[in-house]
Order: sequence, then structure tokens, then C-alpha cells
Amino acid sequence: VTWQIAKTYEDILYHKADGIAKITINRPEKRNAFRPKTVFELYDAFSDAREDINIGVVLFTGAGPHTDGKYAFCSGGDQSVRGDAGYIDDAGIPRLNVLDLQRLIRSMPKVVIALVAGYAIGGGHVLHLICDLTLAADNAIFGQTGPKVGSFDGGFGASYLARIVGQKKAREIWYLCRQYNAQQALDMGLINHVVPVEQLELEGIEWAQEILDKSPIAIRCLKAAFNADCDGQAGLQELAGNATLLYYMTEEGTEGKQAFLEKRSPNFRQYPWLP
Ligand code: 2NE
Repeated sequence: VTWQIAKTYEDILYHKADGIAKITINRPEKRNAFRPKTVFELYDAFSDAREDINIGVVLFTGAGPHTDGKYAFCSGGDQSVRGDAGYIDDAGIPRLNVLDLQRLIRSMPKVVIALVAGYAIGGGHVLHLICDLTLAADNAIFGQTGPKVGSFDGGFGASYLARIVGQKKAREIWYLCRQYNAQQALDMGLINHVVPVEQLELEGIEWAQEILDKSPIAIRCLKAAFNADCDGQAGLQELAGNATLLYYMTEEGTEGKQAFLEKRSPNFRQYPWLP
């Protein structure tokens, strides 16, 4: 594919090509740790990808390798801007805005694929976790560090992790703060596939193209259905939103609106009560 720059930011790169958006955290000197600005920019790019009807799949990755040769997807919150009440933005306001980003990635009706080369650590690990799929390079390293650095993610970072790898493994990951290699992550069902690092983006594009051949409405309903199983009323809202979308697309749904606009009674008697 030939990537086109979709918008220019300070902390991230945003490209599009052939139905695919690519969003790249671009702070390799910090192992792609995010500060509030990074998260605001990610939120903006993901929102754009959500709204673009030509985009069906988002590849989410980290820039690298750094000049020391090391790769990172993301090493979580930037500890150098962490204040007493969160991560401090340019205006001096403490933030934990990555939680908003997690919800957007999870609920957007497009497929988000994390491409992980090198470290996916701390809040960066949670970011790959909440993506629909994760493709990893053979040099990928996964883990949580919260209890080591005075932090934790008790939201998706704990409960959704446990849904994926099971309660025992999730507790091990958080309580011991160990690092796991790509093969171990694959074995525990934390990721979908492992490839040599130089092949990672190509593999992501291939998976994206395969998904883009499928029915957009079927995929969006499936994503909402998988989420609904875990996300309570918010998950049901997402799933039901798709039912409303499909209803709007029927003649029966249009009849109600048309009757209102034409100032007449709706004729719903013409439609069957299907079994
Ligand atoms: C990622 C890891 C394991 C890499 O280790 P290594 O040895 O390959 O690299 P090094 O030397 O530690 O890091 C390279 C440079 O990146 C900076 C480092 O400070 C270092 O800078 P210089 O000394 O060259 O100036 N760097 C790396 N990660 C950073 C970070 N997160 N914030 C600021 N600077 C960072 C190793 O670097 C590591 O363990 N990093 C910290 C991982 C971590 O604890 N992240 C925060 C977890 S809490 C969180 O993310 C969170 C949450 O729990 C809940 C909600 C939201 C966020």
C-alpha cells in the first residue's frame, strides 16, 4: 500500500491507504510512552478513523526502532510528567485521559489491530489488550508494571485481561509484574499471531485486507456482540445501536418517519409480524 499522511501531529503519525488507517505512537526515545498530549492526539486520530466511511480497519503501532536499536509498541504513561493526581498536560492539569481512548478503541465499529514490536508494557500493554486483534513481532515483550511503579488499571486492564487469559494468569501478570515474550503471549491467548519483526506491518496489512473483504455490518455487529458480553449496559447500548441502525435501513422503519413528515398516521399494518 502507499500510505498517505492523513493529519500531522506532534506525538503520533497518522496515515491512510486502501481502507486502512495506521496510527503510530512516535516517541521512540521514551519507548513510546504516552503523555496527555499523545493521548489527545490518539483520540483525535481514532475519532477521524471512526468517522471515515472508507476506513474499515485501523492498525495501531509504535514507531521504531529507536537509535539504540530497541523497539516498543508503548511503555504506558510517561512517568516523567506524572504528578500528584495524574499525568500533567501542557496547561498543568492532571489527566488519565487514556481511559477515554480505551473506550473509543473498544466501541468504535471498525476493527482495530495492534501491531506490537518490542515493549507493550504498563498502560501500553492495556492498549494492545483492548484492540480487537494483536499481531506481534518475534521481539515483542508484554507485561504490567503498575504495582512496581505505584499505579494500576483496575478497569479493562484487570477485568478484560482476566477474560482473555483467565483469572489465575491475569493475577500472576499483575501481582508479579513479570515480562512475557511473544511465544508465551501466544500460548496464553493474549495475542493472535507472531511474525519476524520486519514482516509485522505487511502481516497487519494482509489481515486488514482479509477483513475488508467481509461484510461491514456483520463485522460491526460481531464487535458489539463480543463487547456486550463483557461491558454491561454500555455493551448493550452499543449492540442495540446496531439494531437501531438496521431498523432505520428498513422500509418499515422509514414508514414511521415518513408518516410524521407527511402529517398522516403511519401504516404499520402492511408489515408482517415475523415468527
Ligand atoms: C519499557 C521498559 C521495560 C524498557 O526498558 P529498556 O531497558 O529497554 O529501556 P529504558 O532505558 O528503561 O528506557 C529508555 C528510555 O525511555 C524512557 C526511559 O526513562 C529511558 O529514558 P532515558 O534514560 O534514555 O532518558 N522511558 C521508558 N518508559 C518510560 C515511561 N513509561 N515513562 C517515561 N519514560 C520512559 C522500561 O523502560 C520500563 O519499564 N518503562 C516503564 C514502564 C512503566 O512502568 N510504565 C508505566 C506503567 S503505569 C501506566 O502506564 C498506567 C496505568 O497503570 C494506569 C493508567 C494509565 C497508565
